[in-house]
Amino acid sequence: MKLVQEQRTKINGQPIIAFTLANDHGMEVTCLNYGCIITSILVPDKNGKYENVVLAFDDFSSYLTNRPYLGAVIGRVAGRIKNSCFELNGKTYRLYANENGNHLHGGKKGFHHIIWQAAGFSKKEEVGVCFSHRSVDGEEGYPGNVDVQVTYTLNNENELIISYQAISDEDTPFTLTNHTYFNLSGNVKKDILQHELKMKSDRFLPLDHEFIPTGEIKDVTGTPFDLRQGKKLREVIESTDPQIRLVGQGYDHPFILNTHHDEEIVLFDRESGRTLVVETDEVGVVVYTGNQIPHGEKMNGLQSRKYLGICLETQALPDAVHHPHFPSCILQAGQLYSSTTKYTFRVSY
Ligand code: G6D
Repeated sequence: MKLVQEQRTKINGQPIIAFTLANDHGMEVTCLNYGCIITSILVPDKNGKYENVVLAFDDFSSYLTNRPYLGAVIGRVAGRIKNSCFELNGKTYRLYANENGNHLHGGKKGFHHIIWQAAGFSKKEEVGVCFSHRSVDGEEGYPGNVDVQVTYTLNNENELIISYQAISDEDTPFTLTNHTYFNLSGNVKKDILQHELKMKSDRFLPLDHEFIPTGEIKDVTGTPFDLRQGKKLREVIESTDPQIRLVGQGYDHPFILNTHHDEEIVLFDRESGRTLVVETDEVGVVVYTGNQIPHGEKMNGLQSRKYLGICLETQALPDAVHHPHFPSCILQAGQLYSSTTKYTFRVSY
Protein backbone atom coordinates (compact mmCIF):
# COMPACT_ATOMS: atom_id res chain seq x y z
CA MET A 1 0.00 0.00 0.00
CA LYS A 2 1.24 3.51 -0.77
CA LEU A 3 0.08 7.00 0.19
CA VAL A 4 1.49 10.09 -1.50
CA GLN A 5 0.38 13.62 -0.74
CA GLU A 6 1.33 16.73 -2.69
CA GLN A 7 0.26 20.36 -2.49
CA ARG A 8 -1.58 21.39 -5.67
CA THR A 9 -2.22 25.07 -4.87
CA LYS A 10 -3.43 27.39 -2.10
CA ILE A 11 -6.77 29.10 -1.51
CA ASN A 12 -6.55 32.18 0.76
CA GLY A 13 -3.29 30.77 2.08
CA GLN A 14 -4.80 27.33 2.81
CA PRO A 15 -2.99 24.46 1.06
CA ILE A 16 -4.97 22.31 -1.35
CA ILE A 17 -3.54 18.82 -1.04
CA ALA A 18 -3.91 15.88 -3.43
CA PHE A 19 -3.79 12.43 -1.79
CA THR A 20 -2.94 9.46 -4.01
CA LEU A 21 -3.80 6.07 -2.53
CA ALA A 22 -2.34 2.95 -4.19
CA ASN A 23 -2.92 -0.70 -3.35
CA ASP A 24 -0.55 -3.61 -4.04
CA HIS A 25 -2.22 -4.48 -7.38
CA GLY A 26 -1.87 -1.08 -9.05
CA MET A 27 -5.30 0.43 -8.34
CA GLU A 28 -4.99 4.11 -7.47
CA VAL A 29 -7.41 6.70 -6.09
CA THR A 30 -6.56 10.42 -6.05
CA CYS A 31 -8.63 12.87 -3.99
CA LEU A 32 -8.41 16.47 -2.74
CA ASN A 33 -8.99 18.06 0.66
CA TYR A 34 -11.15 20.54 -1.29
CA GLY A 35 -14.65 19.07 -1.31
CA CYS A 36 -13.21 15.57 -0.68
CA ILE A 37 -13.18 15.54 -4.49
CA ILE A 38 -12.13 12.32 -6.23
CA THR A 39 -10.12 13.28 -9.33
CA SER A 40 -8.90 9.87 -10.46
CA ILE A 41 -9.55 6.15 -10.01
CA LEU A 42 -7.14 3.96 -12.00
CA VAL A 43 -8.34 0.38 -12.53
CA PRO A 44 -7.44 -2.30 -15.11
CA ASP A 45 -9.42 -3.35 -18.16
CA LYS A 46 -9.60 -6.97 -19.35
CA ASN A 47 -6.13 -6.58 -20.90
CA GLY A 48 -4.66 -5.31 -17.64
CA LYS A 49 -4.45 -1.71 -18.87
CA TYR A 50 -4.89 0.80 -16.02
CA GLU A 51 -6.95 3.85 -16.99
CA ASN A 52 -8.93 6.56 -15.20
CA VAL A 53 -12.65 5.73 -14.83
CA VAL A 54 -13.95 9.02 -13.37
CA LEU A 55 -14.55 12.49 -14.80
CA ALA A 56 -12.23 15.25 -13.58
CA PHE A 57 -11.52 18.84 -14.56
CA ASP A 58 -8.21 19.51 -16.31
CA ASP A 59 -7.61 22.62 -14.17
CA PHE A 60 -8.11 22.85 -10.41
CA SER A 61 -9.67 26.32 -10.81
CA SER A 62 -12.74 24.71 -12.43
CA TYR A 63 -13.53 23.08 -9.09
CA LEU A 64 -14.08 26.54 -7.57
CA THR A 65 -17.37 26.70 -9.48
CA ASN A 66 -17.92 22.99 -10.31
CA ARG A 67 -21.46 23.24 -11.73
CA PRO A 68 -21.59 19.45 -12.27
CA TYR A 69 -20.34 18.79 -8.69
CA LEU A 70 -17.63 16.54 -10.19
CA GLY A 71 -16.26 14.00 -7.71
CA ALA A 72 -17.37 15.87 -4.60
CA VAL A 73 -18.93 14.98 -1.28
CA ILE A 74 -22.35 16.64 -1.17
CA GLY A 75 -23.96 18.00 2.00
CA ARG A 76 -25.42 18.86 4.47
CA VAL A 77 -28.27 17.48 2.36
CA ALA A 78 -27.77 15.82 -1.03
CA GLY A 79 -30.47 16.51 -3.57
CA ARG A 80 -33.10 19.21 -3.72
CA ILE A 81 -35.26 20.72 -0.95
CA LYS A 82 -38.38 22.38 -2.38
CA ASN A 83 -38.76 26.12 -1.80
CA SER A 84 -35.49 26.04 0.20
CA CYS A 85 -37.37 25.75 3.50
CA PHE A 86 -38.56 23.14 5.97
CA GLU A 87 -40.39 22.87 9.31
CA LEU A 88 -38.64 21.18 12.22
CA ASN A 89 -39.75 21.06 15.86
CA GLY A 90 -42.28 23.82 15.22
CA LYS A 91 -39.80 26.20 13.60
CA THR A 92 -39.41 27.19 9.93
CA TYR A 93 -35.88 27.20 8.53
CA ARG A 94 -34.91 28.99 5.33
CA LEU A 95 -31.99 27.59 3.33
CA TYR A 96 -29.93 29.24 0.63
CA ALA A 97 -31.90 29.04 -2.62
CA ASN A 98 -29.42 28.19 -5.36
CA GLU A 99 -31.69 26.73 -8.05
CA ASN A 100 -35.06 28.16 -9.16
CA GLY A 101 -35.95 29.04 -5.55
CA ASN A 102 -35.06 25.53 -4.39
CA HIS A 103 -32.06 24.35 -2.39
CA LEU A 104 -29.71 22.00 -4.27
CA HIS A 105 -26.79 19.95 -2.92
CA GLY A 106 -26.11 21.92 0.25
CA GLY A 107 -26.55 25.44 -1.16
CA LYS A 108 -24.08 28.12 -2.18
CA LYS A 109 -21.15 26.90 -0.11
CA GLY A 110 -22.05 23.24 0.33
CA PHE A 111 -19.58 20.58 1.42
CA HIS A 112 -18.21 20.44 -2.16
CA HIS A 113 -16.70 23.90 -1.63
CA ILE A 114 -15.19 23.28 1.80
CA ILE A 115 -11.46 22.87 2.50
CA TRP A 116 -11.60 19.85 4.81
CA GLN A 117 -9.08 18.95 7.47
CA ALA A 118 -7.38 15.82 6.14
CA ALA A 119 -5.14 13.09 7.53
CA GLY A 120 -3.79 10.21 5.46
CA PHE A 121 -3.29 6.74 6.90
CA SER A 122 -1.55 3.60 5.66
CA LYS A 123 -1.80 0.09 7.09
CA LYS A 124 -0.74 -3.34 5.82
CA GLU A 125 -3.96 -4.07 3.93
CA GLU A 126 -5.52 -0.61 3.52
CA VAL A 127 -4.66 3.01 2.84
CA GLY A 128 -6.83 6.08 3.03
CA VAL A 129 -7.66 9.62 4.04
CA CYS A 130 -9.88 10.85 6.83
CA PHE A 131 -11.52 14.23 6.11
CA SER A 132 -13.20 16.27 8.84
CA HIS A 133 -15.19 19.51 9.02
CA ARG A 134 -17.33 21.37 11.52
CA SER A 135 -20.49 22.72 9.85
CA VAL A 136 -21.49 25.55 12.16
CA ASP A 137 -25.01 26.45 13.28
CA GLY A 138 -26.76 28.49 10.58
CA GLU A 139 -24.45 27.34 7.74
CA GLU A 140 -26.58 27.68 4.56
CA GLY A 141 -29.56 28.10 6.92
CA TYR A 142 -29.31 24.73 8.70
CA PRO A 143 -29.66 24.39 12.50
CA GLY A 144 -27.00 22.98 14.79
CA ASN A 145 -23.25 22.56 14.88
CA VAL A 146 -22.38 19.32 13.06
CA ASP A 147 -19.02 17.57 13.27
CA VAL A 148 -18.58 15.55 10.06
CA GLN A 149 -16.04 12.90 9.14
CA VAL A 150 -15.65 11.33 5.68
CA THR A 151 -13.16 8.48 5.24
CA TYR A 152 -11.92 7.07 1.93
CA THR A 153 -10.32 3.64 2.30
CA LEU A 154 -8.68 1.61 -0.48
CA ASN A 155 -7.86 -2.05 0.14
CA ASN A 156 -6.30 -4.94 -1.80
CA GLU A 157 -9.69 -6.24 -2.96
CA ASN A 158 -9.89 -3.22 -5.32
CA GLU A 159 -12.59 -1.77 -3.06
CA LEU A 160 -12.96 1.94 -2.36
CA ILE A 161 -15.01 2.32 0.81
CA ILE A 162 -16.51 5.70 1.68
CA SER A 163 -17.76 6.00 5.23
CA TYR A 164 -19.57 9.07 6.54
CA GLN A 165 -20.05 9.90 10.22
CA ALA A 166 -21.53 12.98 11.86
CA ILE A 167 -22.95 14.23 15.13
CA SER A 168 -25.03 17.36 15.68
CA ASP A 169 -25.93 19.37 18.79
CA GLU A 170 -29.37 20.13 17.33
CA ASP A 171 -31.87 18.18 15.19
CA THR A 172 -31.09 18.86 11.52
CA PRO A 173 -31.77 17.38 8.05
CA PHE A 174 -28.64 15.49 7.00
CA THR A 175 -27.74 13.07 4.20
CA LEU A 176 -24.42 12.96 2.37
CA THR A 177 -23.38 11.41 -0.91
CA ASN A 178 -20.46 11.36 -3.33
CA HIS A 179 -21.04 12.91 -6.74
CA THR A 180 -18.36 11.09 -8.78
CA TYR A 181 -19.17 10.50 -12.45
CA PHE A 182 -18.07 7.05 -13.58
CA ASN A 183 -17.05 6.14 -17.14
CA LEU A 184 -15.64 2.59 -17.33
CA SER A 185 -14.39 2.91 -20.95
CA GLY A 186 -11.12 4.27 -19.52
CA ASN A 187 -9.76 7.80 -19.96
CA VAL A 188 -13.21 8.72 -21.32
CA LYS A 189 -12.49 6.99 -24.67
CA LYS A 190 -16.25 6.83 -25.15
CA ASP A 191 -19.41 8.12 -23.47
CA ILE A 192 -21.42 5.89 -21.12
CA LEU A 193 -24.15 4.88 -23.56
CA GLN A 194 -22.61 1.48 -24.18
CA HIS A 195 -22.54 0.80 -20.42
CA GLU A 196 -25.05 -1.63 -18.91
CA LEU A 197 -26.66 -0.92 -15.53
CA LYS A 198 -28.32 -3.55 -13.33
CA MET A 199 -30.03 -2.70 -10.03
CA LYS A 200 -32.02 -4.51 -7.35
CA SER A 201 -34.77 -1.94 -7.13
CA ASP A 202 -38.54 -2.44 -7.49
CA ARG A 203 -39.51 1.21 -6.96
CA PHE A 204 -38.46 4.67 -8.09
CA LEU A 205 -39.58 8.25 -7.43
CA PRO A 206 -41.13 10.19 -10.33
CA LEU A 207 -40.05 13.86 -10.45
CA ASP A 208 -41.89 17.13 -11.02
CA HIS A 209 -40.81 19.82 -13.50
CA GLU A 210 -38.16 21.05 -11.02
CA PHE A 211 -36.66 17.54 -10.76
CA ILE A 212 -38.04 17.15 -7.21
CA PRO A 213 -39.89 13.96 -6.17
CA THR A 214 -43.68 14.36 -6.44
CA GLY A 215 -44.08 12.03 -3.44
CA GLU A 216 -45.33 9.13 -5.55
CA ILE A 217 -43.47 5.85 -5.09
CA LYS A 218 -43.84 3.96 -8.37
CA ASP A 219 -43.29 0.30 -9.31
CA VAL A 220 -40.62 0.00 -12.02
CA THR A 221 -42.43 -2.90 -13.76
CA GLY A 222 -43.14 -2.10 -17.40
CA THR A 223 -41.18 1.16 -17.29
CA PRO A 224 -37.66 2.14 -18.50
CA PHE A 225 -36.77 2.29 -14.77
CA ASP A 226 -36.82 -1.50 -14.47
CA LEU A 227 -33.12 -2.35 -14.16
CA ARG A 228 -33.60 -5.68 -12.43
CA GLN A 229 -32.43 -7.61 -15.50
CA GLY A 230 -30.00 -4.90 -16.59
CA LYS A 231 -30.32 -2.37 -19.40
CA LYS A 232 -27.96 -0.66 -21.85
CA LEU A 233 -27.98 3.06 -21.11
CA ARG A 234 -28.47 3.80 -24.82
CA GLU A 235 -31.84 2.00 -24.58
CA VAL A 236 -32.78 4.22 -21.62
CA ILE A 237 -31.90 7.55 -23.19
CA GLU A 238 -33.80 6.60 -26.36
CA SER A 239 -37.02 5.98 -24.43
CA THR A 240 -40.04 8.21 -25.05
CA ASP A 241 -41.20 7.80 -21.44
CA PRO A 242 -42.26 11.24 -20.07
CA GLN A 243 -40.03 10.89 -17.00
CA ILE A 244 -37.00 10.09 -19.17
CA ARG A 245 -37.83 13.05 -21.42
CA LEU A 246 -38.46 15.39 -18.45
CA VAL A 247 -34.82 15.34 -17.32
CA GLY A 248 -33.28 15.63 -20.78
CA GLN A 249 -33.40 12.01 -22.00
CA GLY A 250 -31.93 9.93 -19.22
CA TYR A 251 -32.09 9.30 -15.50
CA ASP A 252 -31.88 11.93 -12.76
CA HIS A 253 -34.08 9.86 -10.49
CA PRO A 254 -34.06 8.35 -7.03
CA PHE A 255 -34.46 4.56 -6.82
CA ILE A 256 -35.37 2.71 -3.62
CA LEU A 257 -33.00 -0.22 -3.13
CA ASN A 258 -34.49 -3.64 -2.31
CA THR A 259 -31.41 -4.82 -0.44
CA HIS A 260 -28.07 -3.69 0.98
CA HIS A 261 -24.47 -4.84 0.67
CA ASP A 262 -25.78 -7.48 -1.76
CA GLU A 263 -24.33 -6.35 -5.11
CA GLU A 264 -27.43 -4.17 -5.46
CA ILE A 265 -25.96 -1.87 -8.16
CA VAL A 266 -23.75 -3.17 -11.02
CA LEU A 267 -22.35 -1.03 -13.83
CA PHE A 268 -20.63 -2.92 -16.67
CA ASP A 269 -18.72 -1.90 -19.81
CA ARG A 270 -18.51 -4.90 -22.14
CA GLU A 271 -15.75 -3.50 -24.38
CA SER A 272 -13.27 -2.84 -21.57
CA GLY A 273 -14.58 -5.64 -19.33
CA ARG A 274 -14.61 -3.22 -16.36
CA THR A 275 -17.33 -3.78 -13.77
CA LEU A 276 -18.25 -1.51 -10.86
CA VAL A 277 -20.30 -2.98 -8.01
CA VAL A 278 -21.82 -0.42 -5.61
CA GLU A 279 -23.11 -1.56 -2.24
CA THR A 280 -24.55 0.68 0.44
CA ASP A 281 -26.54 0.86 3.65
CA GLU A 282 -28.46 3.87 2.27
CA VAL A 283 -32.19 3.58 1.49
CA GLY A 284 -31.76 4.89 -2.04
CA VAL A 285 -29.61 5.96 -4.92
CA VAL A 286 -30.03 8.85 -7.33
CA VAL A 287 -28.94 7.66 -10.77
CA TYR A 288 -27.88 10.58 -12.94
CA THR A 289 -26.76 9.88 -16.50
CA GLY A 290 -25.08 13.25 -16.99
CA ASN A 291 -27.92 14.72 -19.06
CA GLN A 292 -27.13 18.24 -17.78
CA ILE A 293 -23.31 18.12 -17.96
CA PRO A 294 -22.52 21.63 -19.19
CA HIS A 295 -20.92 21.77 -22.65
CA GLY A 296 -17.42 23.04 -23.27
CA GLU A 297 -15.81 22.62 -19.86
CA LYS A 298 -12.34 21.04 -20.04
CA MET A 299 -12.35 17.65 -18.38
CA ASN A 300 -10.22 14.52 -18.99
CA GLY A 301 -8.55 16.34 -21.89
CA LEU A 302 -11.90 16.78 -23.66
CA GLN A 303 -14.61 19.37 -24.08
CA SER A 304 -17.40 18.25 -21.74
CA ARG A 305 -20.76 17.11 -23.09
CA LYS A 306 -23.75 15.11 -21.91
CA TYR A 307 -23.50 11.39 -21.15
CA LEU A 308 -19.76 11.47 -20.44
CA GLY A 309 -20.32 9.95 -17.01
CA ILE A 310 -22.94 8.38 -14.71
CA CYS A 311 -23.44 9.23 -11.03
CA LEU A 312 -24.67 6.66 -8.51
CA GLU A 313 -25.48 8.93 -5.58
CA THR A 314 -26.36 6.68 -2.65
CA GLN A 315 -28.36 8.76 -0.12
CA ALA A 316 -31.67 9.30 1.69
CA LEU A 317 -34.62 10.04 -0.58
CA PRO A 318 -34.48 13.63 -1.88
CA ASP A 319 -36.80 16.25 -0.34
CA ALA A 320 -37.63 13.78 2.46
CA VAL A 321 -38.26 16.78 4.77
CA HIS A 322 -41.48 17.40 2.80
CA HIS A 323 -42.60 13.76 2.49
CA PRO A 324 -43.39 12.15 5.88
CA HIS A 325 -43.94 8.78 4.13
CA PHE A 326 -40.28 8.76 3.02
CA PRO A 327 -37.71 7.47 5.56
CA SER A 328 -36.63 10.44 7.66
CA CYS A 329 -33.41 12.34 6.90
CA ILE A 330 -33.45 14.13 10.28
CA LEU A 331 -30.29 13.65 12.33
CA GLN A 332 -31.39 13.92 15.96
CA ALA A 333 -29.22 15.95 18.34
CA GLY A 334 -26.55 13.70 19.86
CA GLN A 335 -27.38 10.77 17.47
CA LEU A 336 -24.48 9.35 15.42
CA TYR A 337 -25.02 9.60 11.65
CA SER A 338 -23.23 6.66 10.03
CA SER A 339 -23.35 5.61 6.38
CA THR A 340 -21.10 3.43 4.22
CA THR A 341 -20.92 2.91 0.47
CA LYS A 342 -18.47 0.46 -1.12
CA TYR A 343 -17.28 0.66 -4.75
CA THR A 344 -15.72 -2.62 -5.95
CA PHE A 345 -13.92 -2.68 -9.30
CA ARG A 346 -13.67 -5.99 -11.15
CA VAL A 347 -12.88 -7.25 -14.64
CA SER A 348 -15.25 -9.55 -16.55
CA TYR A 349 -14.04 -11.46 -19.62
C1 G6D B 1 -28.41 18.60 -12.42
O1 G6D B 1 -30.53 17.61 -11.92
C2 G6D B 1 -29.13 17.37 -11.93
C3 G6D B 1 -28.68 17.02 -10.55
O2 G6D B 1 -29.31 15.83 -10.10
C4 G6D B 1 -27.17 16.85 -10.54
O3 G6D B 1 -26.72 16.50 -9.27
C5 G6D B 1 -26.55 18.18 -10.99
O4 G6D B 1 -26.99 18.49 -12.29
C6 G6D B 1 -25.04 18.07 -11.06
O5 G6D B 1 -28.85 19.70 -11.69
